[in-house]
Amino acid sequence: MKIIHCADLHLDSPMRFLSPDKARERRAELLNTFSRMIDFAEAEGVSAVIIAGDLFDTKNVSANAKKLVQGAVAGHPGINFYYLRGNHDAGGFLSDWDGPPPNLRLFGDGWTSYDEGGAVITGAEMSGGQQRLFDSLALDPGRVNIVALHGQAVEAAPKTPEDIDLRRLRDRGIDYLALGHVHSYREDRLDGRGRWCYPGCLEGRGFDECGDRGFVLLNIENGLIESEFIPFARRRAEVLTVDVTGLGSPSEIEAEVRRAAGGVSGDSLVKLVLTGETDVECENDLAQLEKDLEGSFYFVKAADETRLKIDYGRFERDASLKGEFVRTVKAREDLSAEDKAAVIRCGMRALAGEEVGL
Ligand SMILES: [Mn+2]
Repeated sequence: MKIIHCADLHLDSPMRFLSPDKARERRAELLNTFSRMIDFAEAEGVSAVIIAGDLFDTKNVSANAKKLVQGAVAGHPGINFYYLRGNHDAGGFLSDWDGPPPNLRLFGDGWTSYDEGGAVITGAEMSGGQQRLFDSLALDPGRVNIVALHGQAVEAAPKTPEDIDLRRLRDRGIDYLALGHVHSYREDRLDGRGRWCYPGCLEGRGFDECGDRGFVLLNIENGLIESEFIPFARRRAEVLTVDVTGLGSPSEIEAEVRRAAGGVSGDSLVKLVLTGETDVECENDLAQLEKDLEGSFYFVKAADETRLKIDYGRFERDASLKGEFVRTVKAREDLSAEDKAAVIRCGMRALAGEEVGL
């Protein structure tokens, strides 16, 4: 028997860092990835899909997303959908659903168990009373037990309503703890019998969700669960840190960035972080760099974390206005070294006839 464990899909995420057109496109891609996952489930003979919370991003679900999810559930009567509402869902998409189909299985404040044949799926929507909730968990140790929860796994007494104290779930007969809430794939041992797992989100929606994204496929045979992470996202988000120390011109910086981005697919969303030391006379025009790389990736943004380096010795005997300016700034006692460098870079651009926006 095969089961998909997914979570934190956050359908309808606004993704405001993108242009309105691209954000709309990404939202459509996110919905499409959900549909592809259900197609995969169908093709692979998956009998249940566990959605361990945060299916939607907000309470206000778009008509589009609602229709798509309702259609996926109603259109696959052979697959049971176990939907645990997370801290971002309010189940809004259920309210106007005229009789949700029987293959949509929900959970409540206390434990609810469903017999899937090869496994029992038990879940609860946490609302703060974890102590009582965890005390009342009663599983049949003779069955394969999957327990679904949405919250933060911790090894301590819960401090927030979202904390799941793993210590209290040990030796309770759990084979697989299907979690949601943490947006990256993580899996580890729970106790001698079971393990816990966060599948992470289905698509990286920003630069805090980089790398592979997808879901977990469980294969249950003869009372044993095997799990496998399936990368499934349409696009990846990547943060590339590029050391530009010693590079003297925007074209050298661009060449170095392109070299560093060699293995990154053109479909990706890329954040460049420039680091190292740059000479004050090297223009570091992020807007231009973003523009030059625009066609090479789906989305590019650049951040400058370089430190400015000034070779004061070079300007000591420089009779030009530039030299005079550098010496004047250097002599100022009310400026830090970093501020001096920033003032000098700015002044040099002004002297070179550039417009300086402050
Ligand atoms: Mn989430």
